[in-house]
Amino acid sequence: MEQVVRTSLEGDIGLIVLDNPPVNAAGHGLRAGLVAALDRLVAEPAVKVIALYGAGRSFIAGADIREFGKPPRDPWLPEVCNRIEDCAKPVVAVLHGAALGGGLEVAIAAHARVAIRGVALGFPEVTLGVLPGAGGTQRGPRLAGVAAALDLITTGRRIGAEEALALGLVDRVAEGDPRTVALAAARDVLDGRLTARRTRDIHIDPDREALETTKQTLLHTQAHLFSPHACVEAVAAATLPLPEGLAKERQLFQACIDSPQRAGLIHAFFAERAVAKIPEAAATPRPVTRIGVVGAGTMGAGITTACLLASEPVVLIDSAPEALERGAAAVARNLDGAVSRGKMTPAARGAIRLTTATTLDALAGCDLVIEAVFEEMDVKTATLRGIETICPGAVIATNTSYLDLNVMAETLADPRNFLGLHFFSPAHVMRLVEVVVADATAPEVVATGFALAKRLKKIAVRSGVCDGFIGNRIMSAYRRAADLMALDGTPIDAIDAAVRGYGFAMGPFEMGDLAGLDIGWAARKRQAATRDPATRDHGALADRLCEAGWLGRKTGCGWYDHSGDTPVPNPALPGLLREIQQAERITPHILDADEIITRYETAMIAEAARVVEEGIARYPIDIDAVFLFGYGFPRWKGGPMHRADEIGAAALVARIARLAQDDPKGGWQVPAILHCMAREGGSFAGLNIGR
Ligand code: T1G
Repeated sequence: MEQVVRTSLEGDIGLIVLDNPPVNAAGHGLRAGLVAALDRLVAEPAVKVIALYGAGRSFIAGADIREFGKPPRDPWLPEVCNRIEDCAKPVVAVLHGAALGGGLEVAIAAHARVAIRGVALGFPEVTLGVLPGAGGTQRGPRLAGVAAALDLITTGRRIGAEEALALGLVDRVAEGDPRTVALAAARDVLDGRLTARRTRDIHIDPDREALETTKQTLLHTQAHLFSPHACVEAVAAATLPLPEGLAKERQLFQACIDSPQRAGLIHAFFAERAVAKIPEAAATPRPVTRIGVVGAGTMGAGITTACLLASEPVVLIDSAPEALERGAAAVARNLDGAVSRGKMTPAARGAIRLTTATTLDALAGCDLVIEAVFEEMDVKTATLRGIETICPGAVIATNTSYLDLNVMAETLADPRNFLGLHFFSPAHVMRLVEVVVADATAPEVVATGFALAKRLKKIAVRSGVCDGFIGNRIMSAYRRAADLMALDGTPIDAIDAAVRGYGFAMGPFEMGDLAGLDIGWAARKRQAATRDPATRDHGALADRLCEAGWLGRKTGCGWYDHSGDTPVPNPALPGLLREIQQAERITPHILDADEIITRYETAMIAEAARVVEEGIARYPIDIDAVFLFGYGFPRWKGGPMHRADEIGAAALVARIARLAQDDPKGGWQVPAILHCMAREGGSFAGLNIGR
């Protein structure tokens, strides 16, 4: 295997180059190689100073997070850092690309640091459910001070070379290639132009105020998380002698590693990257230089905004002049908002290329067109035919949230060019895009959809064709469970509170009022013909609200009455409920928060299991990505499939069987895949292997 750590001599300078692609993660090979390289150069009489730098695109990007949860292998990273700091000869570290987590900890254990402009530095461990476990909580405050170290360690934010210099984390900012900068820095250390010192020798002033302020803030903002509070406790130990502080850090780090939140957050990290590994990845995406959007409603304006934010030229079409005007105005507001939030520069705002028109012929020259017209099959198919006529050979995408793409494809002369790009509202904010692959979609068209999503800085997940694709189909299932709980008498605000307590930003009824109850109403009407008569009509109460014109926030009242300062449950609910319960002979029973979550989560997992079983999602981790990045699933829980593995297939089978017994018409059925896992072992994580 190519040596991941190499040494060379340049006169009295010993060079150590780290070469562990793709990001120089500090896996066992790099750690062992680094210690061996240090020993070699310390033993080499000619060497007076050692310079350490990374090959490829970065310095060390951090510990190898694939090793987390596995038995650690010597030398541990803290030991490597101690060896560097204890080294008898001065060690200077040169940082480029990324020096994050364990990478920055290696750097601050060195005796001097030079950052090459453009490098990203930081302690992102807290975003992974852990804390800097290789001395960062002890050496960071010694270099940058307690307050600055607390900020970096508890937020995980990245900083550039200049800010790191100002904070004292690096000694110099340079330009150039790492090797050249390393030789110059080593020379300067020898000539006294760059001071080398052991970080542990730096005196640290206690800063009780910063510690207490941060502690109180986090108790308020991050009460649901474990590691941010451990970070504060670890930094508080920095005023102890280094060995004691490091021991405290190690103990807290291990507690974080043992937390289920670490497993969930690491799973989320890899989910964001795994979804890009699709069968069509080898296909060459079609060039996209001019994007058309047809339909200037909420979604069309959002998609247009998303493209313009990525400096993609857009032609926005709407046959109704006033709708086009409203849409263009919404785009302008969105872009102005992006500038005021620092998400877009005024120059980029001024350089946007947006053409608007009321007829499709203005699409001429577009090589990708997205339709976002009214969710009605005839309207969609007519629009698709019109687009294909004006833009023959272009990639044609539908933004439908549930209509059958294979039916739409029948209307096209060349369905190979056709796919779904299901954006989530607001389309210029939500990171998720479901790339829906119809039977005839060509591989390069799928690859084009993924390439566009990447340019828009979105996370694309590949989906097969079914009602609701991955996300909305599964959401319908747990939304149904919530409706049945409400029908049985559990107050809607208790259900919402339980779901918020689970970690969602809002509960299903709050969400319904925000999105509009008419969306679900249309879906229930659409699905009425195929609804299993053996199951209960979960929409009875929601339908009564819609029939009364209570559609949510947009009408001032839905599940909640929004007329006051804070929403209160619709006063009409108890009466409507009594009528329905009497008509359907429902014996009311109120559930506690635990049972609410058990039903809500189990409905979500059961439908997700079916989506995997049917191949709509190729891997369980795709479902996790959809819910983490499109539905606000709490990141520290990893996603529905990760949660399913935590609960265990046997326990889930038992749960569903109990629920089916409690409510025989509640639609509770055990998916075959869960039965199989419960019987023969296996997990959803196991199905992700080989992705
Ligand atoms: N460990 C293992 N694999 C990693 C990795 C890591 N730290 N970082 C990236 N990868 C993989 C990634 O999964 C992908 O794999 C490939 O590298 C390219 O990554 C003791 C405990 C460095 C900014 O949190 O932020 O140190 O998909 O697509 O967009 O205190 O990777 O190709 O198979 O993201 O150019 C702290 C995490 C760890 C940094 C580059 N460090 N990485 O972004 O490439 S904890 C981090 C990143 C720690 C110590 C503690 C980014 C990047 P594949 P990529 P990129």
